[in-house]
Amino acid sequence: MPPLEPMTLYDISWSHFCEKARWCLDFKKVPFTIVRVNPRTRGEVRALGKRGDVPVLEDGDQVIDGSAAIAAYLEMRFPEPPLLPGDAGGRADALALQSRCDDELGPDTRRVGYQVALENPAMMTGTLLYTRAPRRWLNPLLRRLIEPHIRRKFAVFPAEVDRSRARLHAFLPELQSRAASGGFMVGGRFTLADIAAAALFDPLEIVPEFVRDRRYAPLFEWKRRLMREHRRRQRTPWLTGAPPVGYPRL
Ligand SMILES: N[C@@H](CCC(=O)N[C@@H](CS)C(=O)NCC(=O)O)C(=O)O
Repeated sequence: MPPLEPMTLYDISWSHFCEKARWCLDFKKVPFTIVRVNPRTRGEVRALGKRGDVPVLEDGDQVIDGSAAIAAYLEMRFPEPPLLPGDAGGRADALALQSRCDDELGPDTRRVGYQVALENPAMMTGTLLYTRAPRRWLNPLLRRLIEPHIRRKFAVFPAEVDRSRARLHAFLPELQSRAASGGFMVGGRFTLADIAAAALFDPLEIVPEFVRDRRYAPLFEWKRRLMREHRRRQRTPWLTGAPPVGYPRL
């Protein structure tokens, strides 16, 4: 049964966890409206009685917190088209892969991505920093306020960044070999596992150590093709055109 009122997604446009939730909603062809959350205060989400993390989905009097819970809710409410494989083994595999992507891949790509963005602040114009004058004049001040907050919130510190890099180098070959066997993460068709892997991998587009490593070219190719086919917006890899000031050239 279609919802009476469109659902509402509380969202930060550049958040890869939000992209995972948006992709699930679009895949189910569920109409929804977006509330853009102020990333500095997250007041819109706190007003719902939540901690402030996004994505959060509101459906009538139901408030669903986190991308995995949102995917499970949508699967229950709108079984067709299915996000999960039909067989129990495939379902367990897809859900287990989603958990690893949520718990490790997502936080790790965000950490190494923010490390690059904080070193190349031009990458944050249009997201955390302002694009146009006169607000743009506030950017140097804003940067000084935002940087310690981001570093603390997402543990963007040298030892943690190194651990994330090592975990990624251990995990990406597995994702790549899954993609190579049949074009999907689990079984022979598109599932939630593909949405989780592709959406949460996307921040590596801006990380030279990964996006410029030839070993991972097939995995980037897989992700870009899938996102193109599903008309998803992807991050710019800065492999062509003018890179932001200070960003290392090829
Ligand atoms: N496991 C959660 C993770 C959500 C999460 O970490 N969200 C981040 C954005 S990527 C957030 O809300 N950050 C709040 C902020 O940046 O202030 C999920 O799957 O939704």
